Amino acid sequence: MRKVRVRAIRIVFSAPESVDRQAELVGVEIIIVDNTAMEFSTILAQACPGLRVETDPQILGSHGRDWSDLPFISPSAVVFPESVEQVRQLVLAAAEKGIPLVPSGGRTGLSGGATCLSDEVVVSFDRMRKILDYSAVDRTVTVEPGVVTQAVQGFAAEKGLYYPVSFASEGSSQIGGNIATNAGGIRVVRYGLTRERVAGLKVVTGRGDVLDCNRGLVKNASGYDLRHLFVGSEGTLGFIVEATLRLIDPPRPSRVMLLGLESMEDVMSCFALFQSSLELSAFEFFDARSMYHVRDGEGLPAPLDDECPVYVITEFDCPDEDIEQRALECFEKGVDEGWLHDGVMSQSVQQGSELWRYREGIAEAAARYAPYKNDLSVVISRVPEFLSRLRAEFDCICPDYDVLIYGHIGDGNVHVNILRPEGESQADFDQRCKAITDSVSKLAGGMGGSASAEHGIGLLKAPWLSTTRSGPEIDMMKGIKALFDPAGILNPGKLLA
Ligand code: 2HG
Ligand code: ZN
Repeated sequence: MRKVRVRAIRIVFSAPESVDRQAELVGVEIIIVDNTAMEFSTILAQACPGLRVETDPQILGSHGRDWSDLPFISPSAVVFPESVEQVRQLVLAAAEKGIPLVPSGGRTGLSGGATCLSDEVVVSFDRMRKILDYSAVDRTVTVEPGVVTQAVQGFAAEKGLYYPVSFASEGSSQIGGNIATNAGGIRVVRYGLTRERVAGLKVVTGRGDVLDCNRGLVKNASGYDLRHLFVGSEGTLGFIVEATLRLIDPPRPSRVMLLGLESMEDVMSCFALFQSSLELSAFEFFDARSMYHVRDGEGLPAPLDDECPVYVITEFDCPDEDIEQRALECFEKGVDEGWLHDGVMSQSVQQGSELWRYREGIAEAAARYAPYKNDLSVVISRVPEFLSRLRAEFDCICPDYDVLIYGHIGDGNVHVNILRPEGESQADFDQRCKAITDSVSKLAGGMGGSASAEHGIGLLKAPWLSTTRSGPEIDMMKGIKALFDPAGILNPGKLLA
């Protein structure tokens, strides 16, 4: 028999719907500390003088998981390094003793990349939040990994520049996590993903080496660009301890249009015309179910007179009346040609933000139902075919499910949120959703697409990596992992399960 020590028991009750109803027991969470786990924190505390090591149940609870709704498994400790040297020391000690480490940024990921699987030690970058350097000539800012995305955007704005990576969780996500997952968002259609912004990376590998990759250079034709291996590596090769990010000119004044259309083919006609006539900075779509839920969740009025099967939100530079006129001509052409049903255009920054709520509020509105998520991509031109095959599949395997389909159509990224019907148990729902993931991942893979467009593979999508990557590719990835992390201590079980 194995003796364990219980550190905490959390009993969770639902809030009663009214005063005469009783609260119901929702769950019991037992945080167990076994001897090995206690050793982990002691070993690291001894090996890294000055390192903050936390075993407080509340901190274990907050730092041991991300937004992916996976069952909580407590880490044995959370450590908070404050310098590159401390990260190096702790990786060396962990490699020597075989202590698994899970990197933790803002924990806003949706694929379980920052959740714990067993009694790992979480490495939080909350105490590495400094902006280290800025160069007006190079137009770069160098930051520690725990700097929040919005802080980089704000810093750039103070300097009269722009950091264009933007997404709903930018207020809490951290730069290290953005880079480790190659975060995308709503401006990819014009500015690309986080990868495009990374001019230099300092990384501590699983061997304890500190690599200073590319050092902000624009030109560097000196062989393999290791920097790009770490972008999107989900903390499996090394920990990002410093990043140099490229800033750009701020965007010109813009307008936002919300459009109602009949079909995805129409969305493509719209994209082709708008893209060739205007400087787009976003081109997003969502279906009627998404519109229903976002209006319900956010209490929003109907933006158009009629309901439509599909909606587009697009933002484009509009510095003068000529461009405004051109945008209106695009709109009229769409109506004349019969692929555009209705639409509205913002007349102020405030109105633009109000229109964006119809798109940006969808994930939050769906979150009330703890949806099962898929995040898929195909090349842009194949999105209509992909979605019609996906819907045909859903009609077959889950006609009873409420499914929200939305995303970043300007870069071929489709988000699928499936809501659990009231009568179905969580276990049955999870099982059916796994079968759905299997089928949609194969569908995307078969069309040359990806089972994870921007949320990462993490833990949740690891079984489907092979729908997107070939056997030889995965073998190469495993070889690279073994080279950078020979002891296999960096985020084990994620990405390459
Ligand atoms: C978005 O585009 C986010 O709104 C979240 O990437 C998508 O929650 C989702 O499925
Ligand atoms: Zn997205």
